[in-house]
Amino acid sequence: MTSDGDARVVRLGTRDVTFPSAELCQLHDCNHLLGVSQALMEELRDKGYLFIRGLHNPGEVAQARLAVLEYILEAGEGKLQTGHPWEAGVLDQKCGRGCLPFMEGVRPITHVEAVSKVLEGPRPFSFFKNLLGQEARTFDYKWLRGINRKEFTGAHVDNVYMSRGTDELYTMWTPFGDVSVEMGTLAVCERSHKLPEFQHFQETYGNMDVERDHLQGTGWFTEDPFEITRRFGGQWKTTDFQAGDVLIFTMRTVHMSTANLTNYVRISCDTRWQPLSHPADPRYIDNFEFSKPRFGLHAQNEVLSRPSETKVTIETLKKKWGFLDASEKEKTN
Ligand SMILES: O=C(O)CCC(=O)C(=O)O
Repeated sequence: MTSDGDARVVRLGTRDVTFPSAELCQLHDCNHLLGVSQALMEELRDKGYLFIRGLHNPGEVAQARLAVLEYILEAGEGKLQTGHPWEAGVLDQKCGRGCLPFMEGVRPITHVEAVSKVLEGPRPFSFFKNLLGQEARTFDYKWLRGINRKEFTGAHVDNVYMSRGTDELYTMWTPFGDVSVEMGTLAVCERSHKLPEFQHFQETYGNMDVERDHLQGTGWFTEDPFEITRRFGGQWKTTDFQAGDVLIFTMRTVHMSTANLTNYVRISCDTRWQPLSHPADPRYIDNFEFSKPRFGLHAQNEVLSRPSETKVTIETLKKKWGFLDASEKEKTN
């Protein structure tokens, strides 16, 4: 028990942790700064993120969630449990790894009206216009995710996936519906984008381009949150999200997710935002070419089927960069 309320045991990546605790603290919103763009930008530059309650209209988010659940339902049997109303989003017992449809960059669901109304509605556009002090644009590619039981996203920075446009690029993570820490929420490592202890990490791993550098696997630095904090410092934070809430962060902010320990599918989407006048990463705009997952959570399913001779693993790179300790080095020798 802490002054923040009842403590629960949740899983951050591969680690069971008490929430809230010193290992995983409560994220606090910055709604008191809304409307003061300079203060919001200072907060973003200082902490590496902005947590905003109710940026989207909760009713519209609920509609978007239903549209995604309907898409999952129509993708075939054995995904959502039939004993429950499909609107509840309960996973079928048989629905294992790879059973939920892949929805990242899949226009028939990412650009359906109910989803676009949230992700490309006037509220986020107006928010980013105020924050950036000029017209904003968002990538057409949307990273819409249905996260299954036990699944989670490992610790990484987004720069490794989308650094071919402007540096002034931000991620906005939008949960579709209420998402508790037990269902798989996004966690940020506060100040990881700027603490001096992260400098070597940012200059090596953070400067990678996973495609250009032929990385094999997810693109994550680690699945263990404490490998980050033990080595470099920072502070992991997350919270229970309600429909309408968003978490916005920089391309250099280390983040990951808690695991989905429930029987409910966690639905969320990460979108990218930048000044309209700046160059945008061509892979994610206009008529972007849809491709099967090469990185991230779904890459785990593919690693074994892809030729690895020309690829490099994160373990090899970490060794080269001097990030492995003695026991880890032994494993890769
Ligand atoms: O939703 C997730 O599990 C991961 C999201 C993420 O990595 C991002 O928003 O950049």
